[in-house]
Formats: sequence, structure tokens, C-alpha cells
Amino acid sequence: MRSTDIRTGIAAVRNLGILAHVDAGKTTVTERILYLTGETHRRGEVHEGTTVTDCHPQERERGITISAAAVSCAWNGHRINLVDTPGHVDFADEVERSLRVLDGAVAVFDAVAGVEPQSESVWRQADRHGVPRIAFVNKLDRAGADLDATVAAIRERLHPAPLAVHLPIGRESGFTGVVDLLTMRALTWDGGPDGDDLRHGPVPDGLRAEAGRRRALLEEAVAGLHPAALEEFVEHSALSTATLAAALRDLTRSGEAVVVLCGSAYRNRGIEPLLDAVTAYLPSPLDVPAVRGAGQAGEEERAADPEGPLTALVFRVNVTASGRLTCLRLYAGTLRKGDTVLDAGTGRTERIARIMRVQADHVELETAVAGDIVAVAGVKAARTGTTLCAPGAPLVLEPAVTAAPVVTVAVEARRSVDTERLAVALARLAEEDPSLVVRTDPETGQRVLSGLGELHLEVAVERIRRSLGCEVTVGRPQVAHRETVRSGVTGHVHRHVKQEGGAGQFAHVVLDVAPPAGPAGQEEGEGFVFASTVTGGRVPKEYVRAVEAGCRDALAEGPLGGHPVTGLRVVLTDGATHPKDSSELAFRTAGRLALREALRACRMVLLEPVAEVTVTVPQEAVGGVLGDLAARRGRVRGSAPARGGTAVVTAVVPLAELFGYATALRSRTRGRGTFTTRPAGYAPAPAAAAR
Ligand SMILES: Nc1nc2c(ncn2[C@@H]2O[C@H](COP(=O)(O)OP(=O)(O)OP(=O)(O)O)[C@@H](O)[C@H]2O)c(=O)[nH]1
Ligand SMILES: [Mg+2]
Repeated sequence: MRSTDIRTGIAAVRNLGILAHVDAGKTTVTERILYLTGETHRRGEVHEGTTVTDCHPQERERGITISAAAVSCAWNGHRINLVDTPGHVDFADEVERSLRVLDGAVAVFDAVAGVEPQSESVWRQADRHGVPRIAFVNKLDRAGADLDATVAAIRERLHPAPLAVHLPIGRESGFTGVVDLLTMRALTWDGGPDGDDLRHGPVPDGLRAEAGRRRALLEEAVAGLHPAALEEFVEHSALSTATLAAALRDLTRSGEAVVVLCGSAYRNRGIEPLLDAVTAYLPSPLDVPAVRGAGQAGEEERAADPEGPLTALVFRVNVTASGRLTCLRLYAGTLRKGDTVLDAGTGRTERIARIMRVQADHVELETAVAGDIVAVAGVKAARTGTTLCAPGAPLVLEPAVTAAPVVTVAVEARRSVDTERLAVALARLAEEDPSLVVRTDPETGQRVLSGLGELHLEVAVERIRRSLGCEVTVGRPQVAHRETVRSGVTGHVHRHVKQEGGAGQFAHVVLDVAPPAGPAGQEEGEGFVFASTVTGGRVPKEYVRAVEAGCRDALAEGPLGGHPVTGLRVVLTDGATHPKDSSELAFRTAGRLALREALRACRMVLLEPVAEVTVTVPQEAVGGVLGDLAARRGRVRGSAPARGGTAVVTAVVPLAELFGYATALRSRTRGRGTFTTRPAGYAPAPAAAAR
């Protein structure tokens, strides 16, 4: 292929994530996209356990997405690589890892529920990654669906400029299509042999005035945001469709506006315009900034150039009994079947045995170029977050941030003969999911599994049970505590002196320890700051760094119960060296021991993870729910009536008190209550919680 053809190919790629709160319809949207683009020949349903992306047995049984699944399809000359992400908060790290490699996203909203808490969380995640978005307001067929209310909620809570480009035709079960405010044509899905083939037609008479009014509002809003559009608007008092479309593309890519479409994925309505909007407005790999990473000579930038040195990030690893499949995002260069690539982080090389599209049927490829997302076989050791690159041009990209685990369970094989197999299975799980941490409890010798929530661990354990086919016993879930400094000490002296023949060790350090002087409102127990005010070169720079490293070592175990220590500021105020016996090792040891002693002298506070809980229940159950939340040491923030005779209660509750809440709420409300949680940092815990 000529290089211009390759570039045209890259310009036609869209790497996109589907993001939303639990149950908004991400998997159903994905399924309909695969059906419409011809990737699948039957429409799968989440509730029947027949979708492509919810392919793990547990996803099918539970009806929720657990791991992000990448699939690929073609639409109008474009290649769309799409990642269906989970909406449950316990799997938020999956979303984070996906956003790391995506260029754009579709945020799905439930037209009845509007902007739900986890939608807000994933929206902020996407903001942090600078990923442009379009919004799809789904479930317009449901009773109580309201596009305008959802757009208003988006404006209020997520983005100041949501721009609706659709006007629904019909309401609720009578929802049959949309007026496209760009072309001013009606798109309907109420005919054809399936009852849902797309037809284009004139705007229905009854909607003409309203469509005209909305088009004018859209033009005005776009002119207010886009200088070139404004010029045309001032001159002609209107915008042409071409100007409107070009401006919407620019505003989407710059993040200044969010195009809002609507439909009903379940009824197969609104998917074609969604795909058209994805290709028209969301960026290609050529439109996003070059990636930056740590190269041999400092920070390096690599653009989406097929001729450049290969640069790819591993964002998923699937380990099965039959092999290991590694999903890659290629940022630069060309990957060929049989290539040897370098894991620049470890210096290990890997051989690419096969390259496949991330499709249900894994079509094989000979090469893949910058900008694409593919799966490869043959990679043996590279984990999620690893950079694979050309052996002659090492580069390490920043991996996605992994949240610290907050819940822990002890896991044991019922029969001791299975112990070894269990250890292998646990290690394999942690390899796939970096937010799972496996360690051995030094006191009990038990394997301990930590993760992001009760469901996260429950799913992990269930996977092990199934893959091993053996009985596994699981201890009671425990939350991960932390310790922080409430009031500090000044001038703590530690003198580390060892003379045992040969070279001795000498380091003298003086430390101040205090709570961080962070901005007001900073969460308690966050961060660690180290500074030095030593003057006159009394402690050379490299020793200061060693003291800092020693202090970090000391943070692993706090004085209250051996929990990690966070939320403090340590200042090295003075010190002394010995001409012969001082070394980095001596200063590191001194730093560790000094801070360990100093923390014992500080007033320390035990912290526990807390979560913000949003409970939706029938009005008459509110009293009971409030009482129950109070009994769980929850602080109720508010309770407000919502649509359809329900009420929404929000509270901040210690995570430890939320174990089993799903079952408790279900029985209290006879199955009509639902709740979602999201991490809300740490708060002081009752003293009895310390070990
Ligand atoms: N009425 C109606 N139901 C829908 C629509 N889209 C999806 N659903 C249903 O809503 C439920 C949740 O849909 P999913 O596609 O699994 O939602 P999700 O966002 O992938 O959920 P998680 O992956 O668990 O976060 C399923 O029962 C779907 O059949 C729609 O347009 N209308
Ligand atoms: Mg899903």
C-alpha cells in the first residue's frame, strides 16, 4: 500500500469507548452496532445472555458487564474499534484502562433516569483523559423517557453546552424515530420486514414548527461557540448544514460542546445516526495529540506515523487455558506478524506470533499500523500497562492509573492438595486485572486477595472456583485501613551509627512531621510530601534523596495497626555526615527508622474507606432506609422525591458497613430499591477497628 493510502486508512479509524452508569444500555448499543455493521447476524440480548461483548459466563448470568471488551466493525469506509465498558463502580479501573487508549467516547444515558451517579464519575474520568464525547440518550421507548429533561441534567451536571441534534418522533412506546435537525429530515424505524428498517422522509407536519424552532436554537448555540460559524450567522442570520456539521465536529474535538443524539437501542432505533455521528464528529488517531513517553534521552513524543518506531500499549490481557491474548493500542509504527518487539520497562523481548482484529471471529492480519487496536498472540510476559516498542527505539508510556484496593478477603483451597493450583489461578487473575492484588498474610500464611469492592472480589473468586473446579473458602471481607497524622512532632532526632569492623554506617537526621498543609477541603489522609530545609550542604543532595526513600519505606506500616500511612508532610531540618562511614544506605536506614519513631510520637488517626451511596426507593420505604443507613454509621446528605413515586437518598457510609447492603436493601424494599456507590475517600474510623 502507498503511504498516502495508509494515512487515509488511519484517518478512517475511530477508537471509541462506550461509557455510562450500570444498565444504561452500553452493551445493548454495542450489540446493535455489531448487528448493523454486519459483524453479527443475530441480535443478542443482555437478558438472554446472548451478546457478543458480555461473553464471560458470569456476565451472562448476572446481566452486567464485568470486563471491558474490545470489538471491531466497519461503517461507511471507517474502521471502528469499540470498547464496551462496565458501568458498575467496582470495575471503574476497567474504564480507566480503556480511556487510556481511546480517542473518543459515546456516553449513554437512560432517558428515564437521566444523569446517574456513575455516569457522572465516568464523565469526569473522560474529562481527565481529555477524551471527546458525544451523548446518546437511550431507552426513549420507556415509560417516563424524557430527552429534554436528560439534556437539562447533562447541562446542569456534566457540560455547559449539550447540543441536541435530534427531536424525537412519538413518545414512549410510540417512539418511532427522530427528526435530524441537521438535514431537517425524519428518520423512522417503524417499517420494513423486521419492523425496524431505517427510512428517510419529510418532517411530520405536526413537528415542523418545533423542529424549526430547535434548529434555530442549535444554530444560535453553535454560532455562540464557533467563530467561523458566527461570521456566517451574522451575515445570513442562519447556518448552512455544512457549516453546522463542520462546527459540531470542531466543537466536539475541542471539548467545547457535546452533541446529543437519542434512540432506543433495544428497539434498534437511532443506531445508524449514532454511527454517522461517531465517524463525523469524533477524532481519528491523526487528530489527537502525539503520545509522550520516557525514551532513552528523556521525554519523547511519537505521532501516529506508520513509518515511525513501533510504539504500542498493552491495555488488556486475557489468559485462558488455551493461551494468552494481548490487546494493544498502536500509537506509532507498523507491527508485522513474526516481529520481535521490546518491553522497554523490563528489557525483555517478545515475539508477535499472530495479529488479529478485536472481532468476535478474530480475523487474522499480516500487519497493523499506528492508530489501530488489535489483539496479538505470542506475547508471554507483558502485562496490562506495558509498552511494546521497536527494539532499537525504547520508550515507556505512562500506564493507566490503578486505584488502590479497598477491600480484602482471605482465600483458601478447601483441600490442601489444591493450594498450589489456587496460587497459580490467583496469580493469573492478577495478571489480567491490575486492580486485583494477591499477597500472603505474614501472620496467618493465608492468601489474601484485595480489590476495589465486594462485587469485584466476589466475581474474582467465582472465576477461580469455575476455572479450578475446586472448593474455595473465602473469609469475611475486610476494608483496607490507613493511618494519618492528626498532629505532628518537630525536631525528631535519629542518629544511625554502626561500627562492626570494616566500613561503618553513619547518618544523623532531624525530622519534622506534620499533617499536610494542603489546600482547604483537601481530603484527610491524602498524599505524602517531603521537603528539606537543610542549609550549608550539611546533608548532600543524594543523601537527602536517600532519606526521602527511607521515609517512603516507613510509610508501609503505621504505628496503630501496621496499615499504610498517608496524609503527612515530612521536613528534613538538619543532619550530619561522617567523612568515611556515611552512605546512601545509611541515610535511607536513618530516614526509615527516624520516621517510624516519629510517627509513634505523633497523634495518629485510623482511617477507613467511605463511599457515597445513592439509594433509590419507593417513597414509603424512605424512613426505613434512613434508619438503616444511620445504623450503618452513615451520614445522610439528602433525601428528595424523584420521578414515579420514588425518592433518592444520598449518604456517605463507611465501606465496611456496606457489605451485604444489596441483599438488605432488596428485602427491605421487596426488590424495588436500588443503590449505587462511589468511592468518597477516607474518614476517621472507630478505634476498635485497629488490629
Ligand atoms: N426499554 C429499553 N430497554 C433497554 C434499552 N437498551 C437496553 N435496555 C435494557 O436495559 C438493560 C441493561 O442493558 P445493558 O445493555 O446490559 O446495559 P449496560 O449499560 O451494558 O450495563 P452494565 O454493563 O452492567 O453497566 C437490559 O435489560 C437491556 O435489555 C432500550 O433502548 N430500551
Ligand atoms: Mg454492559
